Amino acid sequence: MVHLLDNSILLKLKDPVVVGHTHADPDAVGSAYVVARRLNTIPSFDGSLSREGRSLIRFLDTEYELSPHVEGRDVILVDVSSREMVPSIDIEKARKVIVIDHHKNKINGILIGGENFSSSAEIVYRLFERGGFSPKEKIALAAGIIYDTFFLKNAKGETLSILSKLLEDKTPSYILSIIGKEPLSEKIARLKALKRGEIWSVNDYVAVLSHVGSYEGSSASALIEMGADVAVVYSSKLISARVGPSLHRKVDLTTLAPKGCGGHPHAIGCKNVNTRRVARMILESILSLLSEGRYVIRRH
Ligand SMILES: [Mn+2]
Repeated sequence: MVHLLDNSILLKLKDPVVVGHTHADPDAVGSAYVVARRLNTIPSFDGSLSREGRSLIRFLDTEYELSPHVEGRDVILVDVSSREMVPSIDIEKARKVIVIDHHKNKINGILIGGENFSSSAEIVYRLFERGGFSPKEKIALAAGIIYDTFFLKNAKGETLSILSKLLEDKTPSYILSIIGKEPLSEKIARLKALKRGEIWSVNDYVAVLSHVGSYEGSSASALIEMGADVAVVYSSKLISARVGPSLHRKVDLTTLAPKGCGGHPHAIGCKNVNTRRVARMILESILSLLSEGRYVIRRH
């Protein structure tokens, strides 16, 4: 696997297929859109676009292919880090596989980018910045960066300086107005998570355990935005556990994640588990870590 930041390999491809991951989010949509345009083709996504991804596509007013034929062709996977993220594509039958991605990558192919980048959109920006971008391409990449940095919270200075070139006279709120409309059911879930929250504290940190019918991840983020340092939210099928910025250097959730869970150091999700019981187990292990064996754990 080679890491490079050079578009010459892409420009040499003949009639490539540009594919974003399943349940494509704004980073996958925006990045694949720009790469496809540069290579004179249209991007491919499967039918399960995320809500934000679909909103961005609508704004970009772009066509996309639903189930591209990949046998014997060159395939560019965008924002894809594992085989499971492109379940409907026969990548084994492709001639060549090139991956543009910013995650720890598990795909056998040529990798462009790598973990140093905030988003695939930032990688695509660097690949094609010399040629300039159209207004829509700028919005596509800005949306990817804003979305993947958790609305700028995780954006480094370098990423912000790229974003300033993409936004020009526009604001992050403008981009959010394109991708960020929540459906009623999600707003209700977030508010119910708040209402039903069980509040714990230890060593000046606050942890909240709650449950919802769906939108566990969004609800956990809502609790963090409200001031919780730790949020664990479960439904009957899934669990989402997140820690806020105050704990980013202290807690790595992947080391606490029981079987059935996976994700990033600051956000994990679990399925195929007894959600109610496992959610409490996750909460307890975070609280005990934060108590450092000295501080008292209190329920409020
Ligand atoms: Mn991404």
